Amino acid sequence: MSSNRKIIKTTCKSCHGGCRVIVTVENGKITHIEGDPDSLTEGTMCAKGLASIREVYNPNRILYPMKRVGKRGEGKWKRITWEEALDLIAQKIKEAIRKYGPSSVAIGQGTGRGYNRYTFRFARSIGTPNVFLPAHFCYGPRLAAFGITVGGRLYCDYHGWGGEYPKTIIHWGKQLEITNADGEMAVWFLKALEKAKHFILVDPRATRLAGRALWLPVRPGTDAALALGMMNVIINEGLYDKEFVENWTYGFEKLKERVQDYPPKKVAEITWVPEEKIIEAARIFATEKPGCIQIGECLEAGNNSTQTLRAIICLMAITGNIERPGSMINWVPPDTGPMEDFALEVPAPKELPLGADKFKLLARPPFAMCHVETMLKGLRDGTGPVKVMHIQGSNPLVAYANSKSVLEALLNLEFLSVADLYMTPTAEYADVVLPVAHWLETDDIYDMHPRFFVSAIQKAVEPQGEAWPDNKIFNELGKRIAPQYWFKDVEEMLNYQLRKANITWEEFKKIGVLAKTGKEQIYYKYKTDYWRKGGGFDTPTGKVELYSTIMEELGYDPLPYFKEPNESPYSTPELCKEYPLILSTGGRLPYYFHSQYRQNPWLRELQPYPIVQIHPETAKKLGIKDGDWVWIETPRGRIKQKAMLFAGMHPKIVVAQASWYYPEKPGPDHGVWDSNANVLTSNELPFDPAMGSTTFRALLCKVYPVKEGE
Ligand SMILES: Nc1nc2c(c(=O)[nH]1)N[C@H]1C(S)=C(S)[C@@H](COP(=O)(O)OP(=O)(O)OC[C@H]3O[C@@H](n4cnc5c(=O)[nH]c(N)nc54)[C@H](O)[C@@H]3O)O[C@H]1N2
Ligand SMILES: Nc1nc2c(c(=O)[nH]1)N[C@H]1C(S)=C(S)[C@@H](COP(=O)(O)OP(=O)(O)OC[C@H]3O[C@@H](n4cnc5c(=O)[nH]c(N)nc54)[C@H](O)[C@@H]3O)O[C@H]1N2
Ligand code: SF4
Ligand SMILES: [Mo]
Repeated sequence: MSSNRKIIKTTCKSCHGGCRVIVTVENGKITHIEGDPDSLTEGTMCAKGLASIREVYNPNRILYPMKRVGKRGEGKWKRITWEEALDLIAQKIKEAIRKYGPSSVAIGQGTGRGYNRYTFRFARSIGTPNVFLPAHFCYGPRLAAFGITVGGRLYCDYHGWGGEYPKTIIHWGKQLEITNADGEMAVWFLKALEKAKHFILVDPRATRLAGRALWLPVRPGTDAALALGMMNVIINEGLYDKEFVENWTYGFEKLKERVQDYPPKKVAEITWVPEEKIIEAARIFATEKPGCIQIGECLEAGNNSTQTLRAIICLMAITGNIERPGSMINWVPPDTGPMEDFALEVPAPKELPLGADKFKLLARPPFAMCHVETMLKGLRDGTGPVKVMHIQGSNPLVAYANSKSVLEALLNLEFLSVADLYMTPTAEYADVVLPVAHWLETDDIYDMHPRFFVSAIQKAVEPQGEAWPDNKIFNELGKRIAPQYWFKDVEEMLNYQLRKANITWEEFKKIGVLAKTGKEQIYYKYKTDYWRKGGGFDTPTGKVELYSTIMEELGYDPLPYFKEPNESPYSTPELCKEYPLILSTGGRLPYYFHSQYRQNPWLRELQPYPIVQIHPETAKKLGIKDGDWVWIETPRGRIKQKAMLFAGMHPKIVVAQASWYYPEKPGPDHGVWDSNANVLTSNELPFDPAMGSTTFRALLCKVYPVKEGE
């Protein structure tokens, strides 16, 4: 071995993150990455993680802080120093707070990339309530629905630490085999799947695991009806867990009454799932125990997200699949305690986030968030308070509904700063752009769901150019505005976050991971003093609230119900004449993470173009062949994707990929209007009444061939 060769163990963060990896550095350059076989993810990695070398050394990265010198979006930039950049951003934020109040500053990030707690601490420290994330249609509804119903987030127990593995696994609008690291890891699920007797897949599409499954091909957006129908069968056939229901749930009689509105025959008509399959799935889940349900984001990105999730959680509860080994469990955190305390310890702002007066669950602790569509609308029509925005790792022009209206809103800002690795379409419209370090160039503590471990993200090489890690940017910006909450340097900040575990960052780097696994986990916590003295759940009644007293208090229906999607053959039959197909946008791709990695050559060659799945019968009627470019159109606009004929779904359903732009096309837009599914989605239709969720998965569209020259 040559003397200039180093091996570093760290934590991959090329998606939500969490896989432990071994990195080889030779002569100061990363030459190899592989999974760590002695870790919780057992040496497994995906294409995105393995392609990280090409991210670090990607020639398209932003390398220096830059200031806009031309008009917004003109692409004229001047290199400035970090001092100048941070001073300018801090000055704009302080000025806005002085002139208009703290609510005039919005702090945004994208989906969890391991630094959420810094974003929230930063926003709290400067006093603004307006933190925005894609969370009202992703993960927020999950946290809220579990929080009000059970008292905490439940995860599938794939590990066997309590002596049992799940006998029945349901994947409900979820492709964990691809979307790895979204609360659970693919490898844990796939190993548990080998042991499971039953696998039930609730998905409009026959995904790659359908061959192993009892497949329930649900019509997009009708999952609440399906869950209520399954409960109808379970309750009326007396298959529910009587001991658990009697002792540990609240409101069973009222739920029993409610599910009478959902007999399987009617539910089959609503969901397009054959009646006998609904009954079979219900019987299996109620009798072949333990069982768990892996829920997906499609359940959250709809007009009835809270109640859809509540219906599924009630299904877990009435079958007694909560806190028993092999079922749904709330994990005990590692010795550091919950890392989100780092943000929560800073006092909450006095004002409510935008939209939280209307969507009341969004305002509930621990993290109150602002409703993105409400904030953007206020910016567009000039009625809202926001004037200055700092975005740390999000691409709103791709991520949020009705992209063109998002741009209109951003253009009304007095000042926009964006911290990213690349010049995205969103960054192109900023006033200041900050270069962010890759995770292979970062020291930090990795902490995301599932909450039973934290692990060290350890720098393998120095950052390219002048890039800085996110935690350093927040710390240095924070010091300029609210120094009392920030630290001398990153190391002091990391030591502070590890204090409860009684170790320093230097020691943690060597240990690598702190986790509560095996016998350290506690099952049946409700039978102990864990949540409540004398036993019980962390809810107002101390029980699992089938009937939610919190929803009741907030003025919402305390029981789960089904609501027809905003656009559908049944809710909008007139619209359906012009737009006859049901459109779901956003099934995840193994090679990309949202809009990331189109500039990574190893990943881009695996799938260079966006793909829309169309049923062969439908395609034939429309004159579309496999591989043709087609237009997908809704009342909001139209985009182009390449047709893939796919027979594993109902002929009326079309599934388009989300998050597409073309970094190689000219700026400022980089083709963001060409193929991005959010040109099609609506930012106006009714949102979920409690969380404000936007609809991504159940719309109406028409599809037709792209003509030559278009
Ligand atoms: N590789 C990769 N991994 C990722 C991401 C990524 O972009 N790439 N994104 C991350 C993020 S932020 C998230 S939120 C998660 C999302 O992860 P998942 O929740 O697994 O999301 P998807 O793969 O988009 O969708 C899962 C399935 O839902 C089905 N579906 C669509 N509409 C409906 C419906 O109305 N009902 C039901 N029952 N099923 C429906 C789709 O056909 C699809 O097969 O993935 C995370 N992991
Ligand atoms: N139509 C439709 N729209 C959707 C979805 C859908 O299914 N359908 N899914 C939605 C969901 S669930 C989500 S979560 C959102 C995702 O929304 P976002 O999280 O905003 O996703 P991206 O578009 O990938 O933008 C993230 C940006 O952060 C940068 N970045 C990556 N890592 C880091 C880092 O460590 N630090 C910093 N500072 N920057 C980083 C990337 O380069 C990228 O430009 O999209 C949503 N939009
Ligand atoms: S699943 Fe995520 S954390 Fe694991 S290797 Fe892939 S990108 Fe990295
Ligand atoms: Mo997400």
